[in-house]
Amino acid sequence: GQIVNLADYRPTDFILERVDLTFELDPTNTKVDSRLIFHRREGVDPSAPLVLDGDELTLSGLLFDQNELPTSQYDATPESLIVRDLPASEPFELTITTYINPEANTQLMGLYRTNGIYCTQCEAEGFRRITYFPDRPDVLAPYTITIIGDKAANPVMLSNGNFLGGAGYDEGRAFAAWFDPHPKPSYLFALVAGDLGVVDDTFETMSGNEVALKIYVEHGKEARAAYAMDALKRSMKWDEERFGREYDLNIFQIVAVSDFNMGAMENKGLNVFNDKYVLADPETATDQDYANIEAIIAHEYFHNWTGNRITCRDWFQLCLKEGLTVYRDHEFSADMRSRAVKRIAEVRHLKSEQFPEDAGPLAHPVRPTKYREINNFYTTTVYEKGSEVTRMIATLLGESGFKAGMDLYFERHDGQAVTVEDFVTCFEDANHRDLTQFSLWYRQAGTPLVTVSSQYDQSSGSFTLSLEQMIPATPGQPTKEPMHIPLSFALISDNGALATPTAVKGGEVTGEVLHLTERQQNFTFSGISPRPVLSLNRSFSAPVNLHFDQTPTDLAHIARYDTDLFARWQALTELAVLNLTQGVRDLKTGKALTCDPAFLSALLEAAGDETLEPAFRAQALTLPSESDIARELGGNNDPEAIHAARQAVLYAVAKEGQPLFLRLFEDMKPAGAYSPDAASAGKRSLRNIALSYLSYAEASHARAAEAFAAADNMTDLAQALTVLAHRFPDSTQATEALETFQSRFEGNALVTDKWFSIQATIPGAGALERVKQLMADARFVASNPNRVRALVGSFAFSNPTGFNRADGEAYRFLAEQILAIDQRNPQLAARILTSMRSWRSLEAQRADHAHSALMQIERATVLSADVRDIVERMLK
Ligand code: HT7
Ligand code: ZN
Repeated sequence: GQIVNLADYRPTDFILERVDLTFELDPTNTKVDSRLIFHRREGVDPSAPLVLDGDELTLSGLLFDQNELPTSQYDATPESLIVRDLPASEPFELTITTYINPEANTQLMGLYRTNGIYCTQCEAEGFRRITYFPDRPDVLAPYTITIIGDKAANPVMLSNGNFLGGAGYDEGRAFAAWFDPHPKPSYLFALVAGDLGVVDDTFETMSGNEVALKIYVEHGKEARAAYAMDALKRSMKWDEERFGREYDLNIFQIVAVSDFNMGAMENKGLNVFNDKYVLADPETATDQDYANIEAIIAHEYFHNWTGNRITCRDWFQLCLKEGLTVYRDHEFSADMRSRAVKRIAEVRHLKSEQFPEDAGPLAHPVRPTKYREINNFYTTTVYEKGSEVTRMIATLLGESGFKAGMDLYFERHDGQAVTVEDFVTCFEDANHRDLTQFSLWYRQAGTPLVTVSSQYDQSSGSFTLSLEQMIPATPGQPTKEPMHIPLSFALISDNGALATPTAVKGGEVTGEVLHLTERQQNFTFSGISPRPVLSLNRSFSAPVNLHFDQTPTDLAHIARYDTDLFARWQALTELAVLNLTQGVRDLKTGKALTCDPAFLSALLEAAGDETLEPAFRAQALTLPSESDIARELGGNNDPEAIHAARQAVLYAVAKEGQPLFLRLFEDMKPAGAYSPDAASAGKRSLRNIALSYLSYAEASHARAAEAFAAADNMTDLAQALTVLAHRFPDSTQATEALETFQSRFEGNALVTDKWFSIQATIPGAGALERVKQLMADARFVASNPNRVRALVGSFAFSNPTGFNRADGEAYRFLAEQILAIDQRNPQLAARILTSMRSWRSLEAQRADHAHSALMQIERATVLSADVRDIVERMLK
């Protein structure tokens, strides 16, 4: 792959007016006729040729205004079609014919087949695998689509927009026609055809239009789409109420397919989903599955305005639609569930995924300036850090200022392909604010480190806060400018009340937010007595690392009194981190691990506090993960020691809290039939974490085995199975439960994925053999991305001791797997390879093995652009 630079952006020479596509479906030889109407852009050199993109295409026909074009007037290769001697200004029509083979398309980009269903995935550059086209997001046109196919095999034939009509065609064949009046880029095109079941509903928009809602699934799975439909209707309503956004076609369709590279895709009026994020019932889906379905249905629906109506000028602007849409889906889930608990989950995810990316060789700005393979930029930095940047704009401008900016954005840019600058300008214009310094968040990679110290002067009643920011060097960015960091804070008195200063000096403070804008800044608050405890970065107002040597006593004070629940969780987590990292150091130096009693009592107090919601208490009890601890330690990491220290802390908490855990296990069973609502899910999560602690305190599998036998829903069943398999892998109870589980759900691939990933994440060096054996299981289908992610992905991403075994065997195994996956599906291979992104922070021997495995990949004779890009950046 060539390097693409943001600075090289130029508009196209030709403007596309209309697109008219006809597909004659055939599993191995689908004919695509594409009629395109173009005209030359004003001012463009009249001799400039038209250059269209292709990918593995063969041209089999080319007409200019319905006449055959002499071969001297064009050049066709698999990657491009170049047409010369075109009119200087009048519109002209090109008809391009290609034949493609959906059955042979294992990359799952372009038109492919999944379980007998025709399906497309065009973002980012998949449309060029269907026909020659100006395949870039700033080329917008209305599309008319005609699909012709075998009638019996394709009772369902779908595309974007509104249905025009359909009927029998000739013997055994039928056609369907669709028209999408909203000009769109090619990446939002979709076609689905095959024999599918459908769930129907309707939605009345705020101005009274009735929209037909349809979710297509495999026959027999219709009942499992009910929750997705409910989530869709709630999303549509919420977008009207919160953002004033109404749906704009007379039909909205979702199709669930079993082979898909990512979670879902927001094609205009025809979203295509990984079936994992549509199908759910209590027997087969966990509470987490339900929450994911709700969030992803909302996310794709919200793209209708943030992504589709207003799209990206080029792929460097990806965060314009993704960061903003993640922010919107986060807000939606916060409104549907508990805001504080949702925020905790978001921050956990951000810190465990985005922070490591930002601290490693794959670090890049939220708005990158160059790429070799765009598929590798659908990252947690673009999505989740992009969302945090949007959240900070909302924090800076306040609710009404943010709304004014969003309203202006929708009004000013509807129907356009725009940039991050256009977006930010709307907030500046609507609020008369200068966001120049703030915009560095889009351009500078790396997680800022804010070093904090404080001083209290009793005699003058003044509290001084010294803040210093440092943004670490990242690939291509050795030095950084100071950023505008909005830090939400509170000064908590000894009785728990919040202190209000009479005056502030040294910088801007608006309401509860302090604005750090210089490299070093001192804020002095007066009228404060007695000494307050500082709670900083409440609700995680800025995605930064804090270096603040707060005493355990102060942390426990925040954990007990802060009015921001998120901050209470954050303080407990800080306390846990202190104990866990000290535990690792003690183990390394042969000392016995002891837990600080202040930590244990703060934790158990929160867990037992009945005024707090159960979901929050469960989050409090969920200790930082092994990779979180590794990140906190910062380097020379030994995953075995980290695991051992964490186990020891879990054991200490379990022993100290045994009576509480017994009580929670008894009390937290929701009454009545299973319901996926947030309150019931919170009770289950508290009960299940109590079960997990009891397995330590009682040192027995008995209770988990009983819970497994008694479970009447997948959440409880999978949790009990995880405790058995992870804590007592060699017990007959674990073996039997794994067998029972798999035979009970035989034939349900999504449940089989849980079975694969529970086993792939059993700690210890034995995991590799287990994974190898499972790969030989008939249920493991190497061509299905969900299976590969569940088994190989879970092992590499979520089994620190198993994957990082000291002899390096698992790295070599992963290298072989990456090379094998890469032959079929480069995107999937590249993504799984990113599991090694933190290899440099391992201790020397492991880092050495990891390095050799990466070299083994880099030296392979055939390597996709996707994997080459990742491996080379990781080795740089
Ligand atoms: N916008 C969608 C991204 C996506 C995608 C990208 C590359 C290859 C396959 C893909 N499937 C979906 C999903 C989203 O963020 O909503
Ligand atoms: Zn998205």
